[in-house]
Amino acid sequence: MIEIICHGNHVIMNSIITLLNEMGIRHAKPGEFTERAFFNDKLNLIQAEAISDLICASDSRAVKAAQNSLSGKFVDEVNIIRNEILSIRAEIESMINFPEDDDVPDLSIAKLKKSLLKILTSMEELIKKSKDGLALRNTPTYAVVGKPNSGKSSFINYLLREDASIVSNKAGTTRDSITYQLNLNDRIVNIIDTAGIHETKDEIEKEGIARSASSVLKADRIFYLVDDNQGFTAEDKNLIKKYNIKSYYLVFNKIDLTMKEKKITSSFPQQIYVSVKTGKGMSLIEDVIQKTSTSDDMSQNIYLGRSRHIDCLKSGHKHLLNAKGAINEETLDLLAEELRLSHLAITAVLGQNPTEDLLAEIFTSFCIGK
Ligand SMILES: Nc1nc2c(ncn2[C@@H]2O[C@H](COP(=O)(O)OP(=O)(O)OP(=O)(O)O)[C@@H](O)[C@H]2O)c(=O)[nH]1
Ligand SMILES: [Mg+2]
Repeated sequence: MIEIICHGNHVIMNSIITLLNEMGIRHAKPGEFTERAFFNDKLNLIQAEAISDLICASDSRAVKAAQNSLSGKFVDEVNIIRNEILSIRAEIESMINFPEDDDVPDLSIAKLKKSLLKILTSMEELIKKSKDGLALRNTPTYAVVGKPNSGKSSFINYLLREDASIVSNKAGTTRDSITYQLNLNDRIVNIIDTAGIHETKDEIEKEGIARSASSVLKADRIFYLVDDNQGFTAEDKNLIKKYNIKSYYLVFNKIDLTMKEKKITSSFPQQIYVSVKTGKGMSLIEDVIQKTSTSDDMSQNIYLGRSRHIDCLKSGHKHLLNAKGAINEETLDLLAEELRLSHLAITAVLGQNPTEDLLAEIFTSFCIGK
């Protein structure tokens, strides 16, 4: 291995790279080192995926969850389930294939039911943990919407602690939807400033409002801003209905003008009283943003699941349920097939070959064909 240390000037770096290229040295392809580690059995598939998740993690909880996967905890749990299914499969397959053999135990329905129930419970827990992890993959998105001049851009600038959006007392200042990244105590969320929604004939404003509507669709949660000086009007009510605004907080801004106190209600929708101008009540907004994401304690035990893992686990669970329904001397074939499908789905999470597993288990635990 050689290491070249040079100044970061692009012209210098490029000329060194060109020289190296001429000598037959090339850039590593994306993920190539991880790919090699996988093919050389230094990492399993889940760990390889976790490296990519770690790189893309949007906050400290996602990092923790990716580490859980990388350290092999997730693989251990999948393996426990896989091994349990495997040993049941080995027993059933032996009964079917070697019915005369004395080494093969008789089918104990009660014992089998108990084992399957235990595996089903572990699988359900693992699916739940992976699903919680899946939610961590997505950066939560908030949209700030409301009538013109309610203070949406000021609200966002306050949270970002910078003059990101133009603010003015002219209605219709913001004409476009702009997404910003907000970092609150290592928690990254997207927040979208939108054009004030109302009835208008102005073509540019109309386009802006259409973009606000699509931001509403994109967002996980909405802050619907109302100028407290005007109060919540019939127009606001109509706009919330017209734009199908469902998961929202009603934020009453400008309480410095109405002389109200900051507060948050527990009703639905929750009402939050703030003044962006004085900053009063804005900590309530920050609390709300932090609370709606999963808690730190949770990420200690969850895995940065991928939909691939969840699909495989769910399919494994479904076939295991079918297997439980087929526990019967007469339907051994059906039981064996459902167990095979469940095993197949679980090993797919790990990217392994289930047939080799089964043969090894059958021939090591029973003395068949000696
Ligand atoms: N008194 C007072 N004025 C505020 C407060 N928040 C915002 N404003 C003022 O309200 C006016 C409109 O603010 P903006 O942030 O531009 O409002 P907006 O909702 O983004 O408006 P559009 O982009 O036109 O839809 C500006 O003059 C702000 O200074 C507040 O808490 N108190
Ligand atoms: Mg604005």
